[in-house]
Amino acid sequence: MAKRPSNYRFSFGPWNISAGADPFGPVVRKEVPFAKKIAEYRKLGFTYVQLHDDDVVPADWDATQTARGVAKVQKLLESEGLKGEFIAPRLWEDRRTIDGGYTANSASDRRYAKNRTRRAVDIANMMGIDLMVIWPAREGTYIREAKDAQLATGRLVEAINDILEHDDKIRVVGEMKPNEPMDHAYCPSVGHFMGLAYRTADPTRTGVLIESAHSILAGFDPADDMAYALWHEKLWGVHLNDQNGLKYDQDKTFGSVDLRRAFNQVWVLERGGYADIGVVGLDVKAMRTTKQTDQTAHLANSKRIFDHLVALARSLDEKKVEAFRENRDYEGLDLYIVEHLLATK
Ligand code: GLO
Ligand code: MG
Repeated sequence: MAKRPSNYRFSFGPWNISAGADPFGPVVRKEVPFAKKIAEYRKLGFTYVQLHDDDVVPADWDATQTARGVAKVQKLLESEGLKGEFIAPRLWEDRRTIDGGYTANSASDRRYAKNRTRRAVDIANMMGIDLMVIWPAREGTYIREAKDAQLATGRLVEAINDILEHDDKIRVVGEMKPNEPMDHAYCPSVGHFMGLAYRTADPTRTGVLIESAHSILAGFDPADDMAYALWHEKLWGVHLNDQNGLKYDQDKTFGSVDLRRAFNQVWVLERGGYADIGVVGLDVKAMRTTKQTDQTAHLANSKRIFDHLVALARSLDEKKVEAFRENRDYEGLDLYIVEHLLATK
């Protein structure tokens, strides 16, 4: 375990305690009520809650109902000593976003997406949260000819601007993913979104949230993506998990597929001082075979593996690493890293 206590703050979303349904079969565990999920956080060592707008209040509630509902959830979080990390408008489940929201061909669907997003900003405000995550799930196409990609790029910037202009304190992060549910997503990588970030109405409030599996699905190394964003001072959120090759988005326990790849993410976060910048989010899913009694094991295990890797990053002999680099002895460095990883208990 860590030599000194890990100073990281951890979060997950209520959707990470799931009933196990997949596209081929129904639920296999009982659905857990929201308040019961919230009661699990502290026990697992987590202090921040990731939230979709409709995790807080249903999307069709009016302003009075919304204000009352948000206050109730805020009270619940406070009673558990928890804070909201971010709000993400869950645009992808509504009938009006079947063809995407911000990039839909229909003007009224685009309007719906923007209005719903503004309402999500208002919810964030009511809860004292200053971070909005945009995972543009359905902003893309199944066939290339369906939309005008050039126009779509501009529409994504417009959508971000709309958020920034609606509230002058909110920060927006794009959580980019190359595919699923779309065949091809617009703005499929961290680098793509970074390019747009500099063209928004306020680049200082526009950044990225990097999910390990999304970078892997795009064929990139998540640690390098994180380092890239840290250099830009735009890494304001992470969703750590793991992924077995180029398949569907698996959201496996962090470090459970490729320990070295996970180590490199932690090492980059350590060197970049991420503990003082953002929260370590775990976007992990239990296996479908997991029993009800173990429904949070993947969260506890991911955090535990993260803590082990922090300890390993801190005990790495940086001078030794530098010496290997000086001598261009990457064979030696390779073995040193692998043996360092093997030496843990
Ligand atoms: C799906 C995403 C999703 C988001 C969440 C917050 O692939 O990872 O889980 O992280 O909806 O925007
Ligand atoms: Mg995610």
